[in-house]
Amino acid sequence: MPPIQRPSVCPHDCPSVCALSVEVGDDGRIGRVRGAAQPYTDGVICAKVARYAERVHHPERLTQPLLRVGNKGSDQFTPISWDAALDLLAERIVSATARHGAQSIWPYHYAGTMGVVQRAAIRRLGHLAGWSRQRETFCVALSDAGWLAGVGAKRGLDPREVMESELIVVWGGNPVHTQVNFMHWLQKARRGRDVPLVVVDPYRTATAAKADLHLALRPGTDGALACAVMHVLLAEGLADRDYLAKHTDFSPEVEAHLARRTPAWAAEITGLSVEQIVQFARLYGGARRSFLRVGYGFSRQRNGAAAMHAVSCLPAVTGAWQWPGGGALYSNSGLYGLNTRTLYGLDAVTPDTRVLDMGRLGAVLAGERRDLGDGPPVSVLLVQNTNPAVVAPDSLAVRRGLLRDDLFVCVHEQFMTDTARLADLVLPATTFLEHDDLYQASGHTFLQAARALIAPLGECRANHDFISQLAARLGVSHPAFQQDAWALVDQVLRESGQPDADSLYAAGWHDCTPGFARAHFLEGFGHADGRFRFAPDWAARGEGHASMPRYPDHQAVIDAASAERPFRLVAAPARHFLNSSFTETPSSRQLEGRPTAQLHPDAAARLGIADGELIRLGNAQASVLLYARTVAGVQPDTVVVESQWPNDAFIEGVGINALVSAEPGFPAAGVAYHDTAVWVQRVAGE
Ligand SMILES: Nc1nc2c(c(=O)[nH]1)N[C@H]1C(S)=C(S)[C@@H](COP(=O)(O)OP(=O)(O)OC[C@H]3O[C@@H](n4cnc5c(=O)[nH]c(N)nc54)[C@H](O)[C@@H]3O)O[C@H]1N2
Ligand SMILES: Nc1nc2c(c(=O)[nH]1)N[C@H]1C(S)=C(S)[C@@H](COP(=O)(O)OP(=O)(O)OC[C@H]3O[C@@H](n4cnc5c(=O)[nH]c(N)nc54)[C@H](O)[C@@H]3O)O[C@H]1N2
Ligand SMILES: [Mo]
Repeated sequence: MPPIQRPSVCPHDCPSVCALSVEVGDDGRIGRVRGAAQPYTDGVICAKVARYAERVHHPERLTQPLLRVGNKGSDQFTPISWDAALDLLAERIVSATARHGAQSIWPYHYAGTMGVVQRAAIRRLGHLAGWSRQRETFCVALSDAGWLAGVGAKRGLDPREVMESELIVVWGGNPVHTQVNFMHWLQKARRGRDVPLVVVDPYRTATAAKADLHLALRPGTDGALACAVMHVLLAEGLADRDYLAKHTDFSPEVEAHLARRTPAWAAEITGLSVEQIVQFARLYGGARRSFLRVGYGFSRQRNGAAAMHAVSCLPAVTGAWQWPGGGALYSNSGLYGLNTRTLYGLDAVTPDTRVLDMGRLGAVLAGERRDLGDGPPVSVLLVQNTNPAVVAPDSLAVRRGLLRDDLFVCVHEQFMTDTARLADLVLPATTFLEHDDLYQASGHTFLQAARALIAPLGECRANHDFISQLAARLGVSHPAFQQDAWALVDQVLRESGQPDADSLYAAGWHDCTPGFARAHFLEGFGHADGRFRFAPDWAARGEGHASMPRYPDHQAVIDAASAERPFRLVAAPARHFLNSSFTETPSSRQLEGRPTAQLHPDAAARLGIADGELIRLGNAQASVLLYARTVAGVQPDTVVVESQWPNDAFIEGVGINALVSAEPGFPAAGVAYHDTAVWVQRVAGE
């Protein structure tokens, strides 16, 4: 029998959250995965998910619980039963709680699956049991703070509107790698029409290579570029003064502030020429229907929130928001309005339970008081849905912490990741094809649900099931733990005023697009007075940030290049990996090749480095050995490493995040993955 096509939804942490059509054979294996006809996915998905069979049926999938038998980190494990594993974990949690209190348990979780129900269980159990809470700082802490400061709501244009745009600007994102569907729409919009594309990115990404204008600025200087663009718009009559008066808090003070931010001033900071800045400003000011697709990249700088705010001011200056295809899209995740009360067990949250910063894992495990407050050390770390030994900053500190003798580490995973390898107990997890869930998306407007299409591999258990069973062992009860995942999907949908689970599944998707006026904030931005904020109330979010769109020249928030460390490192996502997922998939590994640092040819020549040679990047934290590749289209003092390779893919077993500091950004904490000053050396004779 030919395989049948079944609907599903990609669960990975990507704005596109694609609707899928999956071939399922009667042998219980999946075949090819294709994009479904959902209006945004439009039949297009990335290559790595098309080959998902390789990942689900991978011979190295974890299929049974494993207990460490050798020394910590020695990678020696023996199979045990689920019952024994749950007993052991519960026993460790109970004894740590008795000795140090419930806050000595840290449920460490992130976004391996973005499914709402499978993500929520661990958080709910933590709230009910009084464990330490977690501040989620890997991804959007700084960008959210910057966007919300001006716009006030986490939503924006429907990406399909790009079809009506006259100009497209991709700022700090690389959609060819990180959300291929936006690229699909962008190219569709440009087919047969003269729609210029501008890309603002420190290196010539695959997206920048398609641009009419690529602004390869120095990392972390976007605030300066945005201010200078506004300067030109205001000075050359390209601002929409009526719009500014009606929809924003624009004032003579803001105008005076921007009058000092000239293109010459910004050229000095950004490394761009005055001509490039003016050219971009005129292009932007000349188009009414300008679509600004704001990525996450430029906010992974310590000044990222200020930069995001400054960039988000542009469509308010030109009034682009008024026109179809005009305005900006950062994220639409605020559209769905899901009621998270049941999901997260919010009724059980005690406000004085401490909140640990996930980006500070190494420091927390080392017992730093700055992180722990006067609370107990962490004694049990329950890791689910994330691979911090690779993805977290200061990864050598993370490794040291995970290896602490008096720490019990349990990891629930699909693969033996670098983190799992350092654990005491490893539990096998299902993939999205083996469990049910509900999905919202930051990059489009569709709510989607998916059901298991194949039986769980081996003894794999879904997050919701494992956590419900652990809750029972611990004597923690909540109605959500008594239900299966699909019943919970249904309950959440009903509590949120959305279609019920079966109807949603039967329809395939539900479009939550809010309509033109709301998507364009013509009914008001997300602040009480409905106005966009050029002068946000940062003080309400943290101390001492000046209330203006700016490049924050008033405080040293950037890991600046210096004589000892003359390069700035950008550790951007690789095309064929998704964070550290897919690094286990043979075809993705092969397509990515090996860990590589991209350098400007002049910089390489100055250091005597030839293409393909081994080089060392380093700073005060660590040094990393990898291969050099010379590329055009990058500032001579910028070096780019597409990540996130497992640590053991590097010759010395030390991955790129060993160089990234865990010092948070302002005002919301948040990891500055692309804000690292390094030295670069040729490795003679190696
Ligand atoms: N293939 C693939 N897809 C992914 C991911 C992946 O790892 N691989 N990760 C997923 C996740 S979790 C996320 S959050 C998204 C992230 O996707 P994006 O929104 O694309 O954000 P980043 O990947 O952080 O960075 C994107 C670009 O920002 C640039 N950049 C770095 N610093 C600066 C700066 O200071 N200014 C400017 N203007 N640009 C800068 C980088 O060079 C990079 O090209 O992608 C998701 N999709
Ligand atoms: N150098 C550098 N580092 C970065 C970034 C960068 O741009 N550069 N980006 C950062 C960003 S934006 C993010 S969001 C983080 C992402 O970091 P993570 O959220 O840790 O993402 P992944 O590395 O994909 O790890 C997710 C893990 O969850 C597992 N998993 C998937 N589905 C399930 C499931 O249903 N159940 C369980 N139990 N496990 C599952 C996968 O096998 C995988 O090992 O990385 C950050 N790290
Ligand atoms: Mo992310």
